[in-house]
Amino acid sequence: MTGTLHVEAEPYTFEFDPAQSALLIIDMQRDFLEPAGFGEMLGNDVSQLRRTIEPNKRLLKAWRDAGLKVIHTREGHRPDLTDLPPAKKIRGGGKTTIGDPGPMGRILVRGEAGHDIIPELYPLPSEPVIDKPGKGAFYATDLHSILQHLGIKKLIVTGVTTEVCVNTTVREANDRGYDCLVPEDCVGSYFPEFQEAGLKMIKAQGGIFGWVSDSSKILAVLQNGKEQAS
Ligand code: C5J
Repeated sequence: MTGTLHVEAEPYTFEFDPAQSALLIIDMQRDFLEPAGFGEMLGNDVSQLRRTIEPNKRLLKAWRDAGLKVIHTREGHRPDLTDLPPAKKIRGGGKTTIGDPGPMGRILVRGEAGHDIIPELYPLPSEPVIDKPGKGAFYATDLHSILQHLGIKKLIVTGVTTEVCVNTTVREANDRGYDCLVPEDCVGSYFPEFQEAGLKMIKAQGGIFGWVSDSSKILAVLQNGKEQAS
């Protein structure tokens, strides 16, 4: 699929060439989304995140069917925790913190069941998975190099959580010269008020960090692009 596609978005139309765009799915990990995971153990309502699974599935399928680039991220740390800042380890003062045994293995440790991506959105072997120690997907990772090598200029950013890892990544991407579109039904927060504010912050002031739309609008332009190409 080639040529510029136009998605209805806020604060104005988002234009992208699919060949120079990637779907970046942030931290759709079992510990954040699954009942009985670490997120729920902390008292969070995982249904607020689980509502994003179906829209993400539909967008991922359409994106894959169109032969476009998909990149996944996971937040987590080395098993020896040498990349875990001491400040992050003790943040929150909880009894159980990163690296401790949790409901699905050691919490946010690479290789543990809870750290992995939910089966519904599991990466294909051809799709890069970025293991990130921070909230932003660019900090201490090779994401920027990968995007540069692939000639990617625009990102469709989905995943969890809206106000933390999605927002941080969109800001990091914006500072590196990428345009980001965030479909609001494909991003989730445990807190409805942060969902709303997190999206408002992205599109405020003429799109200070990016654009906000809905996956149905992206699916419609992908379908149109397919029909025009055939
Ligand atoms: C993410 C978090 N993925 N909220 N992490 O947003 O700690």
